[in-house]
Amino acid sequence: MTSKKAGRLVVVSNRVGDPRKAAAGGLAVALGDALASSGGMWFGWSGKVVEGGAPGEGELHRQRAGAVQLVTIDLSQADHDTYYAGYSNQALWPAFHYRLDLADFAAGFFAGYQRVNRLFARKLAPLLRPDDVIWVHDYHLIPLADELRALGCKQRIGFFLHIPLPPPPILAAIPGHQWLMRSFFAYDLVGLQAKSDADHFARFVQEEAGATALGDGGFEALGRQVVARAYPIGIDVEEFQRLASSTESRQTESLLKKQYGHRRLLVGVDRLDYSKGLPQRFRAFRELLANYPENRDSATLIQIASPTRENVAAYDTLRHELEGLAGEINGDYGELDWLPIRYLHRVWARRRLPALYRCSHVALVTPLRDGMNLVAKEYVAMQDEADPGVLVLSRFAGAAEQMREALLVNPYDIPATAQTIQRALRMPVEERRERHAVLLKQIQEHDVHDWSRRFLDDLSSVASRPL
Ligand code: ADQ
Repeated sequence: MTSKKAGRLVVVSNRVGDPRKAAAGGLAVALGDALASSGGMWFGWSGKVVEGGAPGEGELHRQRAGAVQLVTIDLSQADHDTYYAGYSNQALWPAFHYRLDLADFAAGFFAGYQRVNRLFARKLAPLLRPDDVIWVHDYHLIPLADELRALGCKQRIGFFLHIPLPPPPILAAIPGHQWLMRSFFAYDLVGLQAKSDADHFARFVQEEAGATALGDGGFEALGRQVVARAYPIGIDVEEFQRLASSTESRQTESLLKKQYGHRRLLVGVDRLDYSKGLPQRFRAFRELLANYPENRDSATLIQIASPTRENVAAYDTLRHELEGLAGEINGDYGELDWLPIRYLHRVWARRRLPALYRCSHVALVTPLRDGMNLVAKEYVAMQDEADPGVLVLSRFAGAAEQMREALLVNPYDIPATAQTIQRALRMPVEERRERHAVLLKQIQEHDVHDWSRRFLDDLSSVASRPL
């Protein structure tokens, strides 16, 4: 870590990962570096739900992971249902992904959200040292700094939003949205994924709170100052390339080559979420088979969709829709020895992802809305530079701002997406190499370590604002 920060780093997020375990993913690995070098602490929910537990209370657990202290807290069933399943995932998640139609703003959800943020602040505050630097992650914990400030915490506090920030009219539709403003202004630095998100932030605070723009992402309102800028998250390119040499990855690669060596493979890897545009992707693939018959008996889409938030009704509906679509397409086009779609509704081991990416001629990363989308970057990292595959990327993923050499699509436009997939499948090797080289350079230069360094450097250098 080359950051100028002086104090210990304290990371707060809904879930806590053991940074030493590769399975924890790139973010845990990246934050792990920053945490370990400062002897830091990671604070969050333990993942345990206590049936019959008192709302607003929870037992604290402490654990060491090398140089890093992991501190986690249990949640009562009522807090889990309102704060996590409720307000975070049925109000903020859909609203921030432009899906007000799916948002449920039940009053009890918001009360639980506030209660848990207050609980986190109450448990965390006594553990803090005066020179700590606190980095809060994601939409579950937007009001945390405000709660910490109310308890007298004067440390530097930064916030990073992993999901998109929608434009002001959508934010303003959130009942009682004024809390958002107070919450953002309790931070010293607010990080967003894309420039478009930072633009939405600027417009929102100016239009809704009459904030004054101070330049360079700085704003003043409510007697406070905050800086808000885009910090597009990256992946750990080297860690991912290392995963490719694992036994599991190599075994998966030889299995895929044996099974699909004579086919054209397309891959999609997502959580089963309505923001990921999966039905639209399946329909575009069907259109590809209908309009470009040369792909029949050849093009095969492997779609991994890991189960997520299964107790929320919208996810159940989506699952049924996808199962229906996959069945229809396989029924209409499949042959005895060829199924167009391999739809796997399960978690795919991280170690086996590189093989899947490497064996696929085309990756379909076509969310309707996504903060960034790391699958797009992982796919590029795993390609053979001499014979790389092609990334078909939604223009509505945050990644599209950086990855202009991908084939950008509007996922709502199914015929145009099908046409672009056809172009990807037919792209000459010279063009594939040229596009891939630019994309690879981009993701190598802006990896997850660069992201956390830039954020923490800025957090330690933005002007301290009056409380
Ligand atoms: P997610 O919505 O989870 O994350 P994404 O960035 O695509 O989306 O994936 C995060 C990680 O999960 C990647 O490392 C990916 O490989 C892994 N993953 C996804 N689906 C998987 C599956 N089926 N099996 C195994 N692994 C899978 C949120 C935001 C994104 C943002 C990230 C990081 O929604 O926009 O990019 O946070 O900030």
